[in-house]
Amino acid sequence: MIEAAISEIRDKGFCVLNARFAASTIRRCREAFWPILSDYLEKNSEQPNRGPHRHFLPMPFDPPCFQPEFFFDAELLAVVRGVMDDRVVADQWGCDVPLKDSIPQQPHVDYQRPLFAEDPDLLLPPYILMVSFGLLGISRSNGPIEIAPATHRMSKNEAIRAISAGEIEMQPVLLDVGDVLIRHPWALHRGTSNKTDMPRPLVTIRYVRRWYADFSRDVSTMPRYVWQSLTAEQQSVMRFPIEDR
Ligand SMILES: O=C(O)CCC(=O)C(=O)O
Repeated sequence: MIEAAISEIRDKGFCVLNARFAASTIRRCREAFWPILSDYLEKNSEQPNRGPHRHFLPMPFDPPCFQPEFFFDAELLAVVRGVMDDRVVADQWGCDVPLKDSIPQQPHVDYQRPLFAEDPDLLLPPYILMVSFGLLGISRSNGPIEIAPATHRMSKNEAIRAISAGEIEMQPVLLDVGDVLIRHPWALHRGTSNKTDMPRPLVTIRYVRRWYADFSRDVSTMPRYVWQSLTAEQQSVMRFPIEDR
């Protein structure tokens, strides 16, 4: 399974690991997150930050929203480490939420600037991976992420041209509760419309090679008691601000 997932990410730019997390674990996370999301939407519904009726917000580190297995599941980490290296760290933990009346985004990549500005199309081994899972099942009706396969190995302009010309089709990624999507952020992707009344939370952990940092998205602070509850090995995988409270 691990080797197959690694090859799929290398070839196609993404893979789905089915039934990685227990439905009860996701349910506990969702139930704790729902009031936080409602509160956020009450304050920010008029200021969508990812397009019309579409929001990104950092995930809290308070259990049960935060559960160690999301970050340290052995097989998931084996895939992430197999694509990058054994010293990867997690540095983002957030949630994308399209609401009713959200519209399809333009296909885009998840990096703001190339690592080497003088050679923006230089193809490099992966140094960032996004690991995502739904807090609800994600079907065609509630706005699945769509990904254009193998575009992580093309220049951005060529990939955009190939999609516009219909040479590469965007593929919707449908996820049951507990399924996990691992994707290369260079693979062109977009959020689609949520046609239901229920917000669609897709939670994402970003893993990066230890030497990479860009602070491109907001992150929550981790309470010190949560940090102290982690083993030394788990702590070595986490790069988040710690807060005494
Ligand atoms: O939520 C999604 O399905 C994808 C959102 C996305 O790619 C973005 O907002 O940049």
